[in-house]
Amino acid sequence: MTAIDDIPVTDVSTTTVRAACPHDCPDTCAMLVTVTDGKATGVRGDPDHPFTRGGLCVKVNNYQDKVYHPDRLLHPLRRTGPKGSGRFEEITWDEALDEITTRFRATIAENGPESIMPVSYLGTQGILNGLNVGDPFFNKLGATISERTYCDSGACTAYTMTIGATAGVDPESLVHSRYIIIWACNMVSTNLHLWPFVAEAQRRGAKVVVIDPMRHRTAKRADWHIPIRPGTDGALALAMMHVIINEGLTDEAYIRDHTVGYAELVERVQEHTPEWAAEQTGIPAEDIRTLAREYATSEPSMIRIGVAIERHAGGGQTVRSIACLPALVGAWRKVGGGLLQLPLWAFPVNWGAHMHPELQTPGTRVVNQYLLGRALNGEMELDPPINALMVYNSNPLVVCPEQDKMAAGLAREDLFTVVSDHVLTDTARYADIVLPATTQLEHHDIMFSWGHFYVTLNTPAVEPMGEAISNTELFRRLAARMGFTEPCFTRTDEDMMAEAFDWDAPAMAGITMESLRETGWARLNLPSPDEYAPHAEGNFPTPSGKTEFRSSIAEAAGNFVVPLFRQGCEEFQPGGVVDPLPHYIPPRETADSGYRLNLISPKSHAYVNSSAGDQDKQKRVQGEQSVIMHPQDAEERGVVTGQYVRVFNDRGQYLALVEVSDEIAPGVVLSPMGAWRKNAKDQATVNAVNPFAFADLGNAPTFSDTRVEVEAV
Ligand SMILES: Nc1nc2c(c(=O)[nH]1)N[C@H]1C(S)=C(S)[C@@H](COP(=O)(O)OP(=O)(O)OC[C@H]3O[C@@H](n4cnc5c(=O)[nH]c(N)nc54)[C@H](O)[C@@H]3O)O[C@H]1N2
Ligand SMILES: Nc1nc2c(c(=O)[nH]1)N[C@H]1C(S)=C(S)[C@@H](COP(=O)(O)OP(=O)(O)OC[C@H]3O[C@@H](n4cnc5c(=O)[nH]c(N)nc54)[C@H](O)[C@@H]3O)O[C@H]1N2
Ligand code: SF4
Ligand SMILES: [Mo]
Repeated sequence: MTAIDDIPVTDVSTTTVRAACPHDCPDTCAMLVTVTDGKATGVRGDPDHPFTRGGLCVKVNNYQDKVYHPDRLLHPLRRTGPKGSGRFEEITWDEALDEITTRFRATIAENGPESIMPVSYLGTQGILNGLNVGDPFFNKLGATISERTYCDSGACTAYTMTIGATAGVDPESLVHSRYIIIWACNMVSTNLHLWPFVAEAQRRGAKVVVIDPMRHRTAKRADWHIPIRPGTDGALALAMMHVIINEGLTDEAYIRDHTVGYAELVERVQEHTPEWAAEQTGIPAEDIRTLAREYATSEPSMIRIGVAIERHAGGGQTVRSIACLPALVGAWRKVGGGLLQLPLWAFPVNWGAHMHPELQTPGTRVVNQYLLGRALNGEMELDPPINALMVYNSNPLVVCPEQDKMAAGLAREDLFTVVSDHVLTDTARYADIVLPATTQLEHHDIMFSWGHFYVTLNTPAVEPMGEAISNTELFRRLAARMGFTEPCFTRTDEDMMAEAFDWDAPAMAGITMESLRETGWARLNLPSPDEYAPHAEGNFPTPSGKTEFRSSIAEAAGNFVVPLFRQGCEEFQPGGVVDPLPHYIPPRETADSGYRLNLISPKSHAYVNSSAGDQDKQKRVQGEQSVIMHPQDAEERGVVTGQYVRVFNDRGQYLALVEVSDEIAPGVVLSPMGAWRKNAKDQATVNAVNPFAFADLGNAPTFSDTRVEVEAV
């Protein structure tokens, strides 16, 4: 590996600082920042990092422009105009912190601490400044607990029920796969650095299959694109099992030694014939047979599921079925065979030290974040109602469903809202107090990854802009003002990094803070990707130690939310009786609603969720809020490429620029998420029409289970 000193410098005042891309993206790229005279002048991917391989993506390769963006928030602000108007005055940090704590104290005295709700997600994925940075503070305060199940909570629940919290296949092992199914994942846009490993496998003769309603960038590079109706993947997986079992394509020895519930599974899948699945999915029965046979007979075969697999009524059971497939055919036996979901579970993150769940008051109310619209507008009849909101690391007005309800809620005069961010986001425009946050180039952090096996250290490259502070510092200041004295509230960033991982865990052997300062990143202490077959001998971290076709967790407790998504408490839903065998739950919204088009809203190519949604370069690449529709559907509605249409249902509407394309399945329309309301034609974006409804497991969202109609305007 190149030592930092060997990287050529152009003049004496230029240095290179090792950093990490902060974004909520599986790739967690190792980033090198060029700093000239104290100013960051460029970022690039570390060429020595086996996963980053020298490249950053279109979302981040001008990250310095985010740091020096003319709209960067440099000082705390207080609202001077009506909510949403974006009119503010500059105030001092002292004034801002005084006002926040005075208002928090007042609402606690009057309505109790549950009248305060934090809203945060993954604006940064750093262990210090990310998901859990405010948890100790709000736990101590006794605030409403914010359940954060936007992303993969349903899939994680189903996955752990079936094969346990295992990291699964090393993404780098995909070069050894002979058959790769990329299922509900637009890898080239959302997991770009995994693609070279797939492409290498393809060069070595692997067949790459993409199952997706859209023939997107990734599907175009595949050997076979299978268009599917959104939310019907569970039917396809069950029918694949039907074929595999009935045609004798199973690995009998693997099933005998490393699974439970096989006999019941055999019985269960009998009704799920390819003909039945063809009706549900729109995929010809013969194609389903071919897929099942090829998958079962290519060794090793591999499935990469994207987060979008869970976003419909039956998202959980879909992942249950898919997670059964590798054991059925013994794919786990070989390097490059099995399932790839979230390698996150390989990292011994010391979650407790960041969440401090012991500071929670037992029985504290829990509100799921994507019910925020109805929580704020009174529809949930919360007692006490939410009177104070603190948003950091998130832009709920763009990423939450029921956008109009949220906007109405945020406009409430009696709601006190604090937002910490880099720029004045759609949400921040509604704040009473806005706080300036540092970017990744201005603060310390340390990263896990949900897409590879490397720990990455982020060293600040430049001084904070203006009066911006890190999230860690923000909560230190707030805790001090509130008089909280627990040691966790005075930890320095250095202390927090020392607590980031269980450094004594086997996976961390050979990795220390000192070594990371030297190298910037390190591979977890796991076998090499050329040798690693984690479940060749079973050893699944489930209660039985086996792949559980019949889930003992479902039998015992039903639905639950994985602790990561709810601040440390594993919450079983009483009475939530879940069938312990995988089964099919069709999409909830149907054409019977009168809305005939199935809307999906996956990720934008150039934004990371709503981040970068207001940056010039990214806006140029992404264009405005669009909707892609099939020629047949467009013709029926008299719509052509380049015109604006109204996309609507009972929940709301937005205007979008149409792109007519046969790349989308008929009956499906696609609007990428992430565009800001402020930049949209009608001040509304795709989440104006999405439902708040949960999927079957893990309280997952149902963004792909939405019906709309489209009309020319
Ligand atoms: N460019 C970019 N990259 C990102 C992000 C971003 O916003 N932009 N966000 C990051 C985050 S937070 C996440 S969670 C990941 C997510 O990344 P992915 O897992 O790739 O998820 P999506 O892009 O939402 O959707 C992937 C594909 O699923 C398809 N799809 C939607 N519904 C269904 C369905 O029911 N069945 C099937 N088979 N396919 C369906 C969509 O057409 C889309 O092509 O990306 C990360 N990376
Ligand atoms: N329709 C639809 N909706 C979706 C999805 C979808 O596929 N379709 N995907 C869902 C998924 S998978 C996800 S993960 C969520 C994402 O939801 P969010 O995590 O809320 O994503 P962002 O919109 O990017 O908001 C992150 C905000 O944090 C800010 N930020 C970044 N770093 C810092 C920092 O250090 N400090 C502070 N204070 N702020 C910071 C950013 O500037 C940005 O405004 O969206 C969900 N919503
Ligand atoms: S957003 Fe993802 S792909 Fe892009 S630089 Fe960051 S980690 Fe890498
Ligand atoms: Mo996500």
